[in-house]
Amino acid sequence: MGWFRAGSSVTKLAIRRTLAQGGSYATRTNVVRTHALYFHTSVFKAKEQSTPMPSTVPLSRLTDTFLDGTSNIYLEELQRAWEADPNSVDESWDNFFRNFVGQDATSPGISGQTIHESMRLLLLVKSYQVNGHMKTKLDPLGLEEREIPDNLNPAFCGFTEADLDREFFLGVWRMAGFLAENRPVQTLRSILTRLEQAYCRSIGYEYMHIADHEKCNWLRDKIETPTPTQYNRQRREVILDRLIWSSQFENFLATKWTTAKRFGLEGGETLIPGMKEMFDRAADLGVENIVIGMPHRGRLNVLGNVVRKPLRQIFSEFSGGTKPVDEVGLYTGTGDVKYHLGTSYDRPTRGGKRIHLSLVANPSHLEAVDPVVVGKTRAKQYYSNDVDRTKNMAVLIHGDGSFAGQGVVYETFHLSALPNYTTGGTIHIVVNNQVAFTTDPRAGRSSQYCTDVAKALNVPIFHVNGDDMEAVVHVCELAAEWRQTFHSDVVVDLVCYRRFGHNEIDEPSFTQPKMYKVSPVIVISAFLVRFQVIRNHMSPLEIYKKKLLESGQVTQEDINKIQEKANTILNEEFLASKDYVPKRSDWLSAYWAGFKSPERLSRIRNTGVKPEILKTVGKAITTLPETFKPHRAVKKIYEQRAKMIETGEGIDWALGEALAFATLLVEGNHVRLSGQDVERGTFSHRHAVLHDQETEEQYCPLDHVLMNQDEEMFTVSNRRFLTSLKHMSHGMGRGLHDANECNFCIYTILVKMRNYVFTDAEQKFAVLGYELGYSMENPNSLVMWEAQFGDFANGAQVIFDQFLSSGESKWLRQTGLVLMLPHGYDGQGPEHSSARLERLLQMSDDNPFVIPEMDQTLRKQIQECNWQVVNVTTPANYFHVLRRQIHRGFRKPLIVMSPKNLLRYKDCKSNLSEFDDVQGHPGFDKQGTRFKRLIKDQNDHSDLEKGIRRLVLCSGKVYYELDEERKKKNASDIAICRVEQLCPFPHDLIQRELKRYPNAEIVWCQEEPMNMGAYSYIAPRLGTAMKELSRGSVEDIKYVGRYPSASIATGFYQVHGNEQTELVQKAIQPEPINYPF
Ligand SMILES: Cc1ncc(C[n+]2csc(CCOP(=O)(O)OP(=O)(O)O)c2C)c(N)n1
Repeated sequence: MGWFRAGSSVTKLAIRRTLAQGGSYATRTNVVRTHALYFHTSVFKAKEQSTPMPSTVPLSRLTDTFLDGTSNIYLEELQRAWEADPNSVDESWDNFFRNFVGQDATSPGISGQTIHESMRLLLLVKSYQVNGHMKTKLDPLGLEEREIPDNLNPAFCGFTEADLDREFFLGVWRMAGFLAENRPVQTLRSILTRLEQAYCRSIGYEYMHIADHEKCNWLRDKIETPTPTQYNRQRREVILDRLIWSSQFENFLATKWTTAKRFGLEGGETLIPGMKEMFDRAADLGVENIVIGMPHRGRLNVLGNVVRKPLRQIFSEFSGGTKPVDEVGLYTGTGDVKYHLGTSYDRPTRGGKRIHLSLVANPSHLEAVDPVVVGKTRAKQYYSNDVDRTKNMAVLIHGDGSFAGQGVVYETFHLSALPNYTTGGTIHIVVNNQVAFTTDPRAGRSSQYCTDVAKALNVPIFHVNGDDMEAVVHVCELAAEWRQTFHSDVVVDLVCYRRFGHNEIDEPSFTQPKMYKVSPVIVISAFLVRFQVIRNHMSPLEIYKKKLLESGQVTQEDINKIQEKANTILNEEFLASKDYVPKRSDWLSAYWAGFKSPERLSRIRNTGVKPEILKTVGKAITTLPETFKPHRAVKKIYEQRAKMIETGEGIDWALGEALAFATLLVEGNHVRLSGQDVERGTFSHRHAVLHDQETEEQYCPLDHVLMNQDEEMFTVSNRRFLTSLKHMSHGMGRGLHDANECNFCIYTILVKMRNYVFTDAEQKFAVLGYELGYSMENPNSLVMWEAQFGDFANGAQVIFDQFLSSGESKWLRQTGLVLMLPHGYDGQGPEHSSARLERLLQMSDDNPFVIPEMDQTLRKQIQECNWQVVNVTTPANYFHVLRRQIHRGFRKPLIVMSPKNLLRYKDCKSNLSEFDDVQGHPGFDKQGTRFKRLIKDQNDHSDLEKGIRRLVLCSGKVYYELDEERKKKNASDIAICRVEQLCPFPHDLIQRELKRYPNAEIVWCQEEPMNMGAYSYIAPRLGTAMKELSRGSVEDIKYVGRYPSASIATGFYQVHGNEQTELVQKAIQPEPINYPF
């Protein structure tokens, strides 16, 4: 089985090129032939075949890359200086020249080593560092077909058998490992042995792509130790115990549920002890919380043995599971298959600490959970004030096929070092069983290793033979140490195999006969022996047991004792599983205590804010430091905003939004907005971060809502010098002072707050997943993601489908994530016009033919629905819908079809009085000030308007065009209502309007083509509402909008204009509308 791509190494190519160019290796071209190079078998060629010693050449003519032209000349100059006066150079160079040039013939142990030899020796060491992994025995099945690079052969570097027992001095420069200065002289033989041990046994290290010298040295120090790592008896017993549990767990499931799918770990059982040792080491180094994401393979084993989910619960779920029973209600969601479920537990570590582990629930889409895990980890860091990111860590387990194949892996890697997304390093473990379902790696990827994607970053990759238990433990510990030292990602590639099929009812030999069926033909004493590679292959446990028995450290009795204990517990838990009744609390996390599940009523709250607070925070977010010099246009915008607050009139979209953020902040909530270019805003409307035009310093007014804000608490993306403006912010932060004055006594909470507005990430899939994970950690945060144009959200469709719209139902996990997707027809062509509203509405689960309880005090409609989709038309309503996300006892995703040209539209303004909670103010109705799910006609209509001949229902910015047309045509017998909340459908308010206009023709007007937009969602629900009032049925709904179309919109601006005019005029026309029925 070729799990790699046999290809020539870069080094080999480079050397060939050097040879062809007649460089310093030219002298060897006649004698170094490829077929004579296999010196690494330690069988030397006959003397006459071996490479003659080349004569020394001036340093400046050596052409290896570690000596570029400049350094050669520098070296020669140094050499000349040293020859003239040894004291004229640094001590280390003196040391170098004395040893390497062999001037000091009396130096003990140095057998006249020339500079040239030293260079060749360095080249040899470097070749192992770069290419040693190509020679590593990684495949437990031994089916690998790898071409070993020539440069791992000492003959290639000009050494002969005669050199083997010569002593060499290695290392002078500031290097670690083999090249460290303090290493004693060694024979070439011992250097080679150690190089082979370090780089070519069971672990293949890839780290030479990392540009940071210090990091490489750190690794060399760990890899190139004078002797290989040895575990003592005590450690080995623990490792054995863990491996026994891992193996017996799978065996137990296999015997109890012979035909059930469990995606067993057989062949990769060393994952479990590896993970546990990794976590123990991480805990020793300060990690307290680990968030884990993983696919199906071995998930049950990880749940049971690593996370310590009670075995009885796992077994109960395996037997079909009982639906969770709750003391209060019956809501259980739709559930999910057992190998998708998440959980969290505390577990003790080997070092006597406790570590909290959470395994995040995931859908079937491989790797989609990656960014969710990372986002959740970042949120944990935020809430636990883990500023150096050493207490909370993400661990992602991958399959080899999906790691190489899923783009979101790459996207997630690219979030890893961004200031606003980093978590201080994720540890990736690839369970590389060398097959993806039925696909061989050869057909599944173009790269040598499945992990090559990680090489795009400075990420070390440790390939390890999954049959070598202690090597697995070693790299797992090393990964934890790397992460805690360098706070960056690291990959462990656990090369193993899959003993059975993709799942337990799959036949693997249909597609992988060599692995699973009649495979290599071996000639033994002239007999052909056929054997099944995997079936005859000892399990990792058998291999490890054999090793420990041979070492004499463990006896068969010791092993039996552990095995019996494991079996007894497994059987006891199996018996207990029959009576196991899960509790809701098994699934919910601490921050969410008290939050309501969909069947529990959550009182609807008002979202208006006291006028004095609005004024106070409004002032804080519109005032800039006196010394700050923003762009002229931005300055004007802020002056206008300040005036809006002062006069209380004409508040635009951006200020409405900023007021929502600011008021939520002063109430103690965390606010985080992420997405492309969100700081300024795609449409240059937000200007959340301002840039001083002279100094380039940045200033974020929302960071100054409060007095004396802790500079670390307020972080804004790509603003490295954020705090430098603190000195300018005197007079800012008046919000807190004044808020206190008006009894807003939440000072201590405020000190814990941060405001984030992030702009960096280009990725859609990973960023949305990340924000989703972030939002799920703690409900007291407004987490938002804004697409640049709504259509870009398409790249994150998996998150919409498999997490956002269905996560609560599948996994009982709530999120209040807000998505802002710019949407609307303004002539920007097919893509930028639509956020594909129809798809989002199609995924909404409110029943089109049932009118739910709509009574004000009993209404649970919005709790029972999977998400909310709104198309809001006023800044005040936007303010309230954002605040509503937090001011309720449950969380629900909110999708906002956000505006483009309404951002500056003259009539799209609100007065401050619509934001407050003062009785008699325009925003205030019977219940107080709230988000308006429907905005009734703006003409002062009474409760009964018999004279209205048409009721036009619409949503979004087309309202303003309709209203303008109505004014133009003086069509006062037409009423226009805005459906601000499309999902869940506001049946009560729609019916109120239907009753108000008993004689009106009912029209749905939209800009989108008929097969898009809200029409297909609205029609059956509106029809149901009408039917109940005996106002006809769905066939009585008249449609005004674009005709069905394959493309979202025309690319011709003029055609767009004509279409728009036509539909608006049609909706207001005097004649009845007779379309589509
Ligand atoms: C995005 C995605 N594509 C396809 C599948 C179907 N599928 C499930 S497991 C699997 C094989 C994945 O191979 P690998 O990542 O190597 O993991 P393994 O099953 O070998 O452990 C496939 C293709 C899926 N779940 N998700």
